[in-house]
Amino acid sequence: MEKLDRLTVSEGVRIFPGLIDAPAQKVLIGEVAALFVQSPLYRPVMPGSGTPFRVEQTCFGPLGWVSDRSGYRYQPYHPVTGQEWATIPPALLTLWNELTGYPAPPECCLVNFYRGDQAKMGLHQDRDEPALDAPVLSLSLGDSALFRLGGSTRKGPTRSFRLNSGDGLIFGGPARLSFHGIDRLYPDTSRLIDGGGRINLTLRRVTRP
Ligand code: MD3
Ligand code: FE
Repeated sequence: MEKLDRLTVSEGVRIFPGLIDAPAQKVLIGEVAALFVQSPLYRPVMPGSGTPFRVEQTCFGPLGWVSDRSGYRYQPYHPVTGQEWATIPPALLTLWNELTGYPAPPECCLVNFYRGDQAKMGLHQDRDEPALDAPVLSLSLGDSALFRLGGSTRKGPTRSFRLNSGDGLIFGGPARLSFHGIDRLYPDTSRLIDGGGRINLTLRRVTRP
């Protein structure tokens, strides 16, 4: 995995198109799929209402982010199996070190799996991590998606970017609390994932080191 290009799209937001080349994407998706045995994908529900998410999720690492009727939180075990989450693949820890320079490792790799024409993610902030000084590193695999980025309040202008397989994104500093979401997938734009779909990996530091 080697970065080919870097671009700051706004203060604290850096896009790395083609961060992970095609051979490395294949290796990575194989590693991730193998970890789904210990940490299977499942469909979380919204706090309160219990409405199912339009993505499936799982996590790797000592702490995983979960959502259920009682709320959002990080916890050390899978909510369906009760087992500890699988370990974060070493290649992802290396990318974190190279790209973020943050002085402590990520504790959560949240996996979002988008499949079908209804899979999307509404505009939201990620603010369940006490370590808000740490950036979030996002990696896209599989079909392309339309990503929407806003500011630190829900109202106000947004910009949209297409994310392709192998692209990386870093959100830090003033952009860490930006509203963001995935509006739609572009089906059949990648052959990386059997049966189609998109996997997004986000690496997060949760606790303050
Ligand atoms: C900006 N994932 O997992 S990645 C998420 O593609 C999430 O699945 C989307 O939003 C996805 O929470 C978008 C880009 C992203 C991820 C985390 C962020 C942008 C972010 C955290 C803070 C600010
Ligand atoms: Fe998010």
